[in-house]
Amino acid sequence: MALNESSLLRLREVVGPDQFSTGISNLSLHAKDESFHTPHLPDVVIWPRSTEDVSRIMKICSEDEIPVTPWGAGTSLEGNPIPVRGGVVIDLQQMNEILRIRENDLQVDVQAGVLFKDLNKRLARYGLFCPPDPGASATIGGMVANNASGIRAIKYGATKDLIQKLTVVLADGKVIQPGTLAFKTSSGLDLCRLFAGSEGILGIITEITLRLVGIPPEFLSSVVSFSTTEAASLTISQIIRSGLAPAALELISTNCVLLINKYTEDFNFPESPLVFIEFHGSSKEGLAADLELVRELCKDNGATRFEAGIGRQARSKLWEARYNLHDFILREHPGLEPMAIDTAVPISKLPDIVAYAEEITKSRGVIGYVFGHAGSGNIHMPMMGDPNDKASWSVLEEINHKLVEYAISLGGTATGEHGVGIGKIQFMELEHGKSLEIMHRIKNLFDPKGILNPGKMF
Ligand code: LAC
Ligand code: ZN
Repeated sequence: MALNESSLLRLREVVGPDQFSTGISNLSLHAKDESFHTPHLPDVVIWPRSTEDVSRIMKICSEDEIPVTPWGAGTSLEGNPIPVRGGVVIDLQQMNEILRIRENDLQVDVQAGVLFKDLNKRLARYGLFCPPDPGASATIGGMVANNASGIRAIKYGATKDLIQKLTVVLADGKVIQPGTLAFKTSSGLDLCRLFAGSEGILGIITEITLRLVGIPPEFLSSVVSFSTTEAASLTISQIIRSGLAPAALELISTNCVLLINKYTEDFNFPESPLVFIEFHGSSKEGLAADLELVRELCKDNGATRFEAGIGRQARSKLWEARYNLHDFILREHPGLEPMAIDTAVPISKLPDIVAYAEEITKSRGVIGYVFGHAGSGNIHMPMMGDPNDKASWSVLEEINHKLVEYAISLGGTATGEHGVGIGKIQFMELEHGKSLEIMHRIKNLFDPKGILNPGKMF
């Protein structure tokens, strides 16, 4: 599957000269995402501007059996877009047009390279927004491909829940458009859901129609301190059980709080675990009543501080600090790389997985930063280390194994939102059992030559 001169020549003819590069700096920019996984250079990077461009590229790659890895913004955390077999990287960032905003249908058509943040800026003028927010500056195509979700998934769902329709270029260059513009359908197999989270191994997503949500008229945010992460996570699971429907419910353990205090100018939180909670709704009174219930639950579980009535500006600073947490952790440990944990469990098991994460890192003398979308049972715990220091890195690998195995034994998953990429391949059999064979068959059906993002997921 080597990329020879004649294939390169054919590919070069498909796009303009400024959309094609074999220069080392461009190759290096597409060799690594934000994970620790070993970088690998592609042979060429191509920036298509249309579905037709992608289709022509795929026809050639299919005929010449060239590996192809689609690229969004390179912000993923498990090596998802690293071109481990070289070949072509299709960088979709020049396909960055918001094609149509159909405000009366609450829908938008975008090209895959539109940045999530740019989309929401435009949509705000229409009183609409696209809720899944991965924090990172991701593209919509990348978010679909990884089924990204983030802090608001607890109320609005993950990216897969908001896809109406897709345009996908298949391995042989054929173009399909699964989905419908209707709000509901019972028609046929749901290929949109199949492509959501498929990480580029089944086809290249070039256009997306997303379902949107009206910006809620009222917001109510609150920050609660607890003396232990156990008390915090128990309270979170009780809030969900009590039928409340927060728009965000995040856990931030003490060492993460210290980093927020250190790297932001705006906060000086007590040095103990925090819970961020936010409600969206149509009336102030309704939200206040919800928050009162939360306050009681927090009090019953020994909350040490309850801060409510956070204004608009403070609220946006709060979420900014939360989004930047991953960067703060990296900044705190220059020269080290993060081993990412992204397990998700049923909500009643949240206290168990949090307690286990704290216990196992403590017993192995490892620093783990527990935080995440706890209200949806999804916990992150980056552990910082040096992948070249085999002895200490193997301890992080062991913890990764133990935590994922425990999460799966609780009925959970190896990855709540970061995807499988390279790092979680090792758990696919344990998590999926006999379903994994069906996944292999689906992969072969879509990509019989094995050229699409090879070396990932399975
Ligand atoms: C976050 C990323 C790491 O939640 O998923 O900040
Ligand atoms: Zn996250």
